[in-house]
Amino acid sequence: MQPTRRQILTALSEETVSGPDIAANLDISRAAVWKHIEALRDEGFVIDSTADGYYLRDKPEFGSTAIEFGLNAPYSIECHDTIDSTNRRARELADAGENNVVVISDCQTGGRGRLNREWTSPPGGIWLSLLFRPDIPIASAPIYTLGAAVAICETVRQFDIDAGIKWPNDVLIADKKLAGILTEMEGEADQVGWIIVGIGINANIDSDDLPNTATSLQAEIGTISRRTVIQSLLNRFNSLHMEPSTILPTWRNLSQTLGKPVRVETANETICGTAIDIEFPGSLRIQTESGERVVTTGDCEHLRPT
Ligand code: BT5
Repeated sequence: MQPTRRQILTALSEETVSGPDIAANLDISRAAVWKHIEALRDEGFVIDSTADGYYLRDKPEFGSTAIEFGLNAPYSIECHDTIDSTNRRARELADAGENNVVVISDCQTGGRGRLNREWTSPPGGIWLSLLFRPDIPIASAPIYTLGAAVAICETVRQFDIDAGIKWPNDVLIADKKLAGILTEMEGEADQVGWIIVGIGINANIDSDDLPNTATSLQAEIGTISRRTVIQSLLNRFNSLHMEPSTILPTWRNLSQTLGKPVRVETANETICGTAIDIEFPGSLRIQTESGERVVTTGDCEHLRPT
């Protein structure tokens, strides 16, 4: 966000300020102040004009300026009404050398899950992709999928929703899928070039518009402010990124998979047993009848206890 616009927003959110005072404090013309105010109103900010000056009464629940303002993480936001896939766009930005960018869209026409599965992305969702360049070997990258699951789960729990994590990349409410994560990366063995963590959260969406295995925040608690959810999610993800050693213990606490009988389909085989632990960077330890197995990736199904 432009620094002047951020300064104006900060001033207006604290108290009523007159146009001339803003102009004097920021050393810009009164016409420039008016232009910024109009631009902010066009983006959905509700700015009252009173005899004493301007006051910020409300912020839009979506949009790049609204999300960046109040964000406590070093990400810039690129917001779209509609796009094919935010992961695809983030990859374009990665190829152009960008870093710490979050691509967000209200709707996706070609949203993707793992293995190129379709990801239903109607308007009202939180469809976002975070591009960053951590200083880690490529084999450690799955820790960020776990970190994203923790950030999603902790964020929605603030709304008193009993969400839990299903290994490796789902956030569930009861046994319905609220959110999924698609992590993509590029780099050399000993150094990640970039990582894109794609996050889909069914936010303000009627469950009739989703697969019947899915649920949404709207179905659980009613319409929410996506701005609040996204800011909290990105702030949380950023703190986990700063302290990756906290990810596994928190993941264990939020997991719905550990302790359960599971069936995991990998590319080559099906493994059945009890999920007993998670280990760095994101592998599931399963106790099977023939001994312990460690699985790095796959589709996991929770089975009913026999
Ligand atoms: C995932 O794949 O769960 C990863 C989803 C990542 C989506 C985000 S949205 C922003 C970013 N841009 C993208 O293009 N993608 C990312 P997977 O574990 O393969 O699960 C896919 C399966 O979930 C599908 O085969 C459906 O059964 C189910 N599904 C599809 N859409 C869903 C939805 N909106 N909510 C819940 N389940 C869904």
